[in-house]
Amino acid sequence: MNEQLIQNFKKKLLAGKPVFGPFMKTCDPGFVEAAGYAKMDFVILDMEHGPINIQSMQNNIRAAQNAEILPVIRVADLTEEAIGKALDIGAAAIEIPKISTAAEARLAVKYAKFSPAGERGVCRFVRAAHYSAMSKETYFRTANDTIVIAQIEGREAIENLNEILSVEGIDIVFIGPYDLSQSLGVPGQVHHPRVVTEMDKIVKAAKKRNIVVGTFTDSKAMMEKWMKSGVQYISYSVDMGIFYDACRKLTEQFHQFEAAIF
Ligand code: 3PY
Ligand code: MG
Repeated sequence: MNEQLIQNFKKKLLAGKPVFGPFMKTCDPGFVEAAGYAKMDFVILDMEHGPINIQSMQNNIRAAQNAEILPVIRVADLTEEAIGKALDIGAAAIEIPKISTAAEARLAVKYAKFSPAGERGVCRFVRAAHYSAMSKETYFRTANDTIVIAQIEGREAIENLNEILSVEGIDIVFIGPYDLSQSLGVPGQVHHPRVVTEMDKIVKAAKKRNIVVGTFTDSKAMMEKWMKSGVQYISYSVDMGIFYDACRKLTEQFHQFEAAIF
């Protein structure tokens, strides 16, 4: 299910290539499939800000795997329950918001990995283990290939950046520009020089250590800027925002036609 998706994803990142996908708030697996058929690389299924419950999320994961797109779950918070359940239902990657210290980053790895890398709670009767149809050997051999993404999005995280970056088991650091802008006193101003300067510093520090960097973009200019800076894990907008933009553009066209005809 996930093994091939994870291998392909890691191969692209290792080759220095960017990967691309949206955040998704949807509770409807059809939208997840559509992102896969559009050949995006990943979806970030959002349990921090989305309304979805774990049962519907399991169906979103099925849809992602069906349409061959890597399912990332952004968990609500740094807890053993949130991370364990996301992985048990079949997330190929977990993204944890608001990692501020190395101790928190270590905790994320502890909850996400089986021994010896961590202490993830064990149950092989879950979807990720094919409800026990997968051999124990295969499950424990492959489960730790799942990807751990730490969101860096506050002043405290910046102060502890080098310690966070040195935590073993963090595959990607993801800069949350919106929370970061708030933490730097300019809420929502993701292009503010103060925000951009700190983001640049994080990108450089992570790249120096060969750690893949990601960020959120919600304009094409922003996407281009961060891709040029070497950010590889590029999330672009949110399903609801993409739908809203499409609706707004269509409405504008409709009113242009209306003005020309009537
Ligand atoms: C942020 O910008 O704070 C995020 O978490 C991603 O949108
Ligand atoms: Mg955030």
